[in-house]
Amino acid sequence: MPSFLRLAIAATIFAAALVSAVPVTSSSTSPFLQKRSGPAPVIYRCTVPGTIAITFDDGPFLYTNGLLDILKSRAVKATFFFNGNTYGRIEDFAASVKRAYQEGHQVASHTWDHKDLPSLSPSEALAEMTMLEDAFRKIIGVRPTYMRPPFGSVSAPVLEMLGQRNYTAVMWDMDTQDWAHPDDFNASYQLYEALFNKTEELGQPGHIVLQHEVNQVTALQVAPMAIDLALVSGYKVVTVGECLGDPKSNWYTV
Ligand SMILES: *[C@@H]1O[C@H](CO)[C@@H](O)[C@H](O)[C@H]1NC(C)=O
Ligand SMILES: *[C@@H]1O[C@H](CO)[C@@H](O)[C@H](O)[C@H]1NC(C)=O
Ligand SMILES: CC(=O)N[C@H]1CO[C@H](CO)[C@@H](O)[C@@H]1O
Ligand SMILES: [Zn+2]
Repeated sequence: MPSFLRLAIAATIFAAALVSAVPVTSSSTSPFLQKRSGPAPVIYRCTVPGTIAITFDDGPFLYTNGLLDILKSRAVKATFFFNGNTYGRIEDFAASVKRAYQEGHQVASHTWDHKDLPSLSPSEALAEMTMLEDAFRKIIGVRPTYMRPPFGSVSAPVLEMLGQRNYTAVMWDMDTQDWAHPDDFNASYQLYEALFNKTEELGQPGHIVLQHEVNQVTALQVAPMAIDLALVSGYKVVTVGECLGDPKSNWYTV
C-alpha cells in the first residue's frame, strides 16, 4: 500500500474522534423519509433494532470479487463505499461494482479520489461527487444517494453541498481499526472481537461497522470471521439503508 494511503487511513481514526463529539442520531424515523432540504443528514448508527451494517471502504479493488463470494456464501448484504480512483480505477473494476449492485448490496459513494472534502474549494468538492456519479451511471445506470466522506471529514459547506445533491452522509459507531495491522490476521481479528465484546456498551438499536476492503487480510480473512461473529451474536447483517429502515428505492437516483 502506498504510504500516503496508510497515512490517509490512519487519519480516519483522528476524524472519528472529532465526529464522535457530534450527538448520535437518536430519531427512530429515518431522516430520508422526511422532506429533504438543507444540509445532508449525518448517520452514525442503525435505527432498526438488532441490525448490523458492515461497510467496506476504498474499493473497488483486487479483493472485491472474493469478498462478494464470501457475502454470497453467508447470504448477507453489505454496503460498499466505492471510490472512482484511489486504489483501483472504477472503470477497471466495473464488473465487480455491477456485481455488487446486482447481488443486492448497497453501492454508495466514497468520492472520486478520497480527498479531504472540507479542504477543497466548493467546485472541487462538488466535482469529487459528480465525477463518481457519472462513473456510476455508466456502470449501474443510477447513482447512489448514500456517501461516506473520506476520513469521516465534513464541514457545514460540504454538508450543504451534499444536501443539495440529496446525499445522506454515513459515519460509523464501530471502527474495527483494520488498517492498524494490515497483514496480521490474528491482531486484526483480536481487535474486531474486542470491539464486538463491547457492543453492549454501545447500546441498541444497531451498529455501523467500518472496514476497508483494499487489504487482502481484511477482505478475505477478517471479513468472513466478522460476519460469522455478528451472526452468532444474533445480529441481522444488512445494508446501511436497511438498517435505517430506508426502502431500496431511496438508495439510488438518476
Ligand atoms: C434532489 O431531490 C429533489 C426532490 O426530489 C429534486 O427536485 C432535485 O432535482 C434533486 N437534486 C439532485 C441534484 O438530484
Ligand atoms: C470476547 O469475548 C469472548 C467470550 O466472552 C472471549 O472468549 C474473548 O476472549 C473476548 N475477546 C477479546 C478480544 O476480548
Ligand atoms: C497465535 C495465534 O493466535 N495464531 C492463530 C492465528 O490465526 C490462525 C488462522 O485463523 C490460527 O490458525 C492461529 O492459531
Ligand atoms: Zn476511505
